[in-house]
Amino acid sequence: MPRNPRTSSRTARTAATAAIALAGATLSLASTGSAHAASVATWDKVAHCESTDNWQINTGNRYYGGLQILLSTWNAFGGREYASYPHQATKQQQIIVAERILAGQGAGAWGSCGAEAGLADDHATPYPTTPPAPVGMVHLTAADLTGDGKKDLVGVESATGTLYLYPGNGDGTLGDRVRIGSGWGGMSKLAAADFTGDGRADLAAVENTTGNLYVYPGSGTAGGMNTLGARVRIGSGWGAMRDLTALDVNKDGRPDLLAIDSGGALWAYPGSGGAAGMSTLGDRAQIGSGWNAMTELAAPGDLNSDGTADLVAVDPSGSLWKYPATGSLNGMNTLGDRDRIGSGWDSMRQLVGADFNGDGKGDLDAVQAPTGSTGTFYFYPGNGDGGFADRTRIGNGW
Ligand SMILES: [Ca+2]
Ligand SMILES: [Ca+2]
Ligand SMILES: [Ca+2]
Ligand SMILES: [Ca+2]
Repeated sequence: MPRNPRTSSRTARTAATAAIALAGATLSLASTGSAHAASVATWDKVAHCESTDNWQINTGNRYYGGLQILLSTWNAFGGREYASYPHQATKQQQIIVAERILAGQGAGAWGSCGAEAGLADDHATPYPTTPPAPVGMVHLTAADLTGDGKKDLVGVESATGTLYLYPGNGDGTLGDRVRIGSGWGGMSKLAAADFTGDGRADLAAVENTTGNLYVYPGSGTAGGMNTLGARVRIGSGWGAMRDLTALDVNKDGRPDLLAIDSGGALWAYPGSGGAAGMSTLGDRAQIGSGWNAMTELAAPGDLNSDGTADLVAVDPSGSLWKYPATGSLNGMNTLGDRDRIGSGWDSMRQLVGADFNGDGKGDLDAVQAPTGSTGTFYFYPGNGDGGFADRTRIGNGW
């Protein structure tokens, strides 16, 4: 039974305003964005109050489903495109229609249940079905692909799926980009390092449709579309892994691959440094847990001049953390204690690390841009003491 059934007078008012509100609903949504919206978590609270989480409930009280919607209101806000009655629709469909009711009638349509859930104050979009169109350069990674000893940058232009190489000038700035691949819109999770052990940096990437992990062997020269050779499959089931980062965690001179799984476990895949195909990477070992909330993993090199490479990542509060590799692949002790080395990094994205200016100290590059927009590309030179000197702008429209 709903804990909060509405009175009949309230019912009549709800039905009457529904029809009037319908015409304005679209206008209101368009002009105010997500001003009238709520997250799934908030809708869950409303449903807990209204129906004790029973999204298929029909007690005969004329209110239906998890959010106890009147049939007239359901019809007025287009619910019939999903089901004849609210309780016959899925939870997601009920929430989508409830979003329209919220936009048209406000949180008061759910009375005290809406107030208790904070429905009027949430403003999140429960199902962002139209994510912002991809813009700028994405999947950035760095290594010396041109064979001149200077770290270069590689990334995919999201609008075109073109793979570009930005040759490093050795001082943190980048030369004119060169097109080195096409059709990369279907690839993601790029990580550059010499996986094949021939002294030339290669590119690893996951094919979105199959989850296969491929290595594109580097030629060691800037050869336009011939910079990378024919790809070789080195893994499968990588679709659910994220934040692939090349880092030699066991200090054997062979780059290893780090990645986070959907459960928040951080894994290290030791590079075999010379094997090909499916034995390019050895058996993985879990080296961390609770990484669900960490993003923007990058391997800048040695940040604090202790001779070991470091891993960095950003937490939801915008703190930038340094995780020192101990030099041995030793399960949960592979990484040492982390240090907080920056704040405000939640406004940055596409973090990519390397010693871009060749002074032996690890550096970072990152894009600062509002969601859905291109922005400015910055170089953060490492100071060798765990921090960074003043950033310099090295690109626009990223
Ligand atoms: Ca180079
Ligand atoms: Ca190689
Ligand atoms: Ca290694
Ligand atoms: Ca440096």
